[in-house]
Amino acid sequence: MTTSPVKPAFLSSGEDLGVVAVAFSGGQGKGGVDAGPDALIKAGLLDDLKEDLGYKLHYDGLIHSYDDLIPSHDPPIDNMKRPTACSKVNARLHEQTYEHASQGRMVLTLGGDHSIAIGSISGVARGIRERLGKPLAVIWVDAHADLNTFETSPSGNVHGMPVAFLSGLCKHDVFSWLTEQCLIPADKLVYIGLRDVDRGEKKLLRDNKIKAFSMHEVDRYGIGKVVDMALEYIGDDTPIHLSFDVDACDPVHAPSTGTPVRGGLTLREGDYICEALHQTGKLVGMDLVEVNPMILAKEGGADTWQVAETVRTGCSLVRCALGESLL
Ligand SMILES: [Mn+2]
Repeated sequence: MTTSPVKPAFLSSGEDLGVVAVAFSGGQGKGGVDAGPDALIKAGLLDDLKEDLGYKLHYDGLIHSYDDLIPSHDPPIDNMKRPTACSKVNARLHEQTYEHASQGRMVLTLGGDHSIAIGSISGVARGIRERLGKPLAVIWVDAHADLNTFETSPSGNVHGMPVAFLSGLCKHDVFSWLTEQCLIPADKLVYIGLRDVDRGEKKLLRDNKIKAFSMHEVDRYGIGKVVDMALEYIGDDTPIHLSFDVDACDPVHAPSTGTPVRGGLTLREGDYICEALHQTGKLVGMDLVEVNPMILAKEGGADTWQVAETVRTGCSLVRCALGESLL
């Protein structure tokens, strides 16, 4: 039995939790984000979920680096860097999250860079479609929109493109395994926390009328109202996946990440989003990504307070989404 009184609307039981740890950094150029899951687990995250929150974990005990899938030579295709690694790792991860979701479990994916959401979310979406005949909604909490297509991306890094592929706004043979069942309808997608959006992404957001609450809306309405509006927009009868990029939080709370942006969510605002989504009973999946314990290594090793603080923030967000409450 979990400690949470919330009854899940779209899961077989409230206590079965599928966990996939993904040590992948190929969606961007900086080393170290592949060490994120290990840092989160070493900080006691999975023990907390099991012992404090009462989950029954379905976890293979592995931190997957998918070495067998990563080619030694992986030249860019149409501006996408490391396309083969990104596609193959995500296709494998898709099968892993699909397996959990099709059994009616909540699915937690620990990254890794945000490109892994292509696999994690598509697997959950397919599992939900098959089991319930419903689309999956996604709440994407991030400083960035990650909505570039391979044509609009300034960097060519796939971690800036997952939403474009997942929403079907962008298609490419590299990700030909993403079938219709895997996709998130654009009107079931909501952003919270945006503050660094590329020009091409702004156009995609506008042209496709994608719902986005930037930090401006968080300032204006407060996080409580923003989450209420996000949930109202998604509608009552839809399972929700939370994709949380730790860089949504202000660098004060999550400095050890690849692309920090000032002016972000406070720790409490981040935790609040997770708590409030848990309370809906509609959460069926979560990603926690972009914790990079090595990013500040130059400035004093991997054991700086910045790393510890970022890991602590990541653990707190996950626990809140899985039912930890203040009272
Ligand atoms: Mn992101």
